[in-house]
Amino acid sequence: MDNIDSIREDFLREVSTAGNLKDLEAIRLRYIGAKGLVSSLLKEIGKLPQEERKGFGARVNELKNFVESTIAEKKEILFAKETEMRLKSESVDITLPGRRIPSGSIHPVTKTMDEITDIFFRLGYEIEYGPEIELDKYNFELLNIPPLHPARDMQATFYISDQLVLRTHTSPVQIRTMLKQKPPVKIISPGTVYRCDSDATHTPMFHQVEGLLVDRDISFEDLRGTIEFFLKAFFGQKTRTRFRASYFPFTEPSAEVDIECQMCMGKGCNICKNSGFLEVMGCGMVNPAVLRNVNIDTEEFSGFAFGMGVERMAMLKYKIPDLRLFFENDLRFLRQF
Ligand code: 2NL
Repeated sequence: MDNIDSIREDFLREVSTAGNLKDLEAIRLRYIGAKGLVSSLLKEIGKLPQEERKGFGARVNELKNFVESTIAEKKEILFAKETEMRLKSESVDITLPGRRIPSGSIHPVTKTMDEITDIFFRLGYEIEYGPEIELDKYNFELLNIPPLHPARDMQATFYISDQLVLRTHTSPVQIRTMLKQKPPVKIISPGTVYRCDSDATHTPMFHQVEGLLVDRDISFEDLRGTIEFFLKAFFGQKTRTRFRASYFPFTEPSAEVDIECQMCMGKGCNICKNSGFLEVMGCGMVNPAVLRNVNIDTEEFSGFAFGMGVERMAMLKYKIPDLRLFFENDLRFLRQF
């Protein structure tokens, strides 16, 4: 009888300290599980003398019922508490802003190439592309660059085989276009080019935009007006330009074009080596030998062509002091474009 009372007291104390459903289940098993304390008391009943059975049995059954109902009550309380905690910890604040996906930006070389191309596109030029692995014939031969010309030197050209090179300029795109299309030809060809050259101002891979116009009655003055229009559109309407006689095998006559130095506005500084001018592109009237190479009648047609380096144009327009910045992929630099 004393045992029953002490079991009840132990049970009550344990239930009151149970903090969660798992603890409560352990308590339930300890008291009314198959081998629990109360269950073993029930098994004792049969062993008692007849006269004690009734009284003892009634007390043990009463204890068993008490344990069952107490556990059931406590279970409800703990279940409610655990549900509330779970709801609180799993709740989502739908008013929080979402995580932003960082957006990229256009590389300054691409952006500059697009800007140059777009100015000519607005003047009615068609955009043409070609392969970066090119036939020697299209990269050199038909452009009037003879076999022993220094441009063909291993020092300047990446050779893939006797007949294949990584194109050293985008001129072969114009050659391919003239071979497949009769004049008028009016095209602009932006793209990646390669030269075996690497120092502070040269990278083995860089970008060019070239243009070509072949039609009847095309004169040097058409070239001069076109280049002037382009440079003002690209660098700003106040930009002054200057043509200097030069030489390219594929044009005759040839010229190099300077703009007033963008750093000192013509006053003279270390960027323009105190000349007040910076070279930005090369151009000329298409050499009749080149036109004949692509079966264009030089009695009927003439043309002009020009070419420029994109990295150089980007450096001058955006005042970028070092060529290497284009290829380091430093996000602090790239994000500015
Ligand atoms: C420069 C100079 C130039 C050309 C490219 C050309 C193409 C054909 C015929 C004649 Cl198919 N000319 N292209 C002409 C003059 C100059 O580029 O300094 N480029 C970075």
